[in-house]
Amino acid sequence: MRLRYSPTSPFARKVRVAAALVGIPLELDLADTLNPDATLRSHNPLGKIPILLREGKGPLYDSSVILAYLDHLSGGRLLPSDPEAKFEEMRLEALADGIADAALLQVYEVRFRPEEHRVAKWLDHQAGKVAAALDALEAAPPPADRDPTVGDIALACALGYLDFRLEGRWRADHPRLVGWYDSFVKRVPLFLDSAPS
Ligand SMILES: N[C@@H](CCC(=O)N[C@@H](CS)C(=O)NCC(=O)O)C(=O)O
Repeated sequence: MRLRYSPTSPFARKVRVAAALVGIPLELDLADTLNPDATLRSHNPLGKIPILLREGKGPLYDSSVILAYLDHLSGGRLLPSDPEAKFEEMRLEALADGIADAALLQVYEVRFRPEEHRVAKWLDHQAGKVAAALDALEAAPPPADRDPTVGDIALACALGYLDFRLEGRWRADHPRLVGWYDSFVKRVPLFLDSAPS
């Protein structure tokens, strides 16, 4: 299977980490999300990555759908089978993806708008979402002693993205979450193979 991706995307990283964890090889195929003529839009009209291209079957996106597919292929190694536990993992994944989304919107605001047109209120609005989500996770971090789930993978990728793009400022006020992240890196050493650079 082929993954349309970029090396800095936290969402593509989720897929790379999950696939590596369950031993599913992926061919990586760099995508240019800014090129309107690129083949990307024929796979996903939204022009977003990651997209999973499968032999003889339709493309899959977004990252949470791809992780659910990898869970299916691996015989359920990424999501619990108990429905309540499963929805709890999916909620954690949504919260972590929301952190990455809000961080990405801050990055785009700075990248695509000249400084004099940047909207501080919008940047603060997105930063507030990241802060609130981090505070909620600091109050109740996920268990650190279990096989990694889709929620764990998404959270590690979101925190890695904050390190990469927002200078790791989250670390100062979230010691329990830092501990959780460190334990994730120990549990899943292959996580570092996909670190953005
Ligand atoms: N909810 C999506 C988010 C994907 C996303 O925002 N990807 C970014 C790269 S990190 C992208 O493709 N941006 C290009 C665009 O928005 O046009 C997922 O989980 O896959």
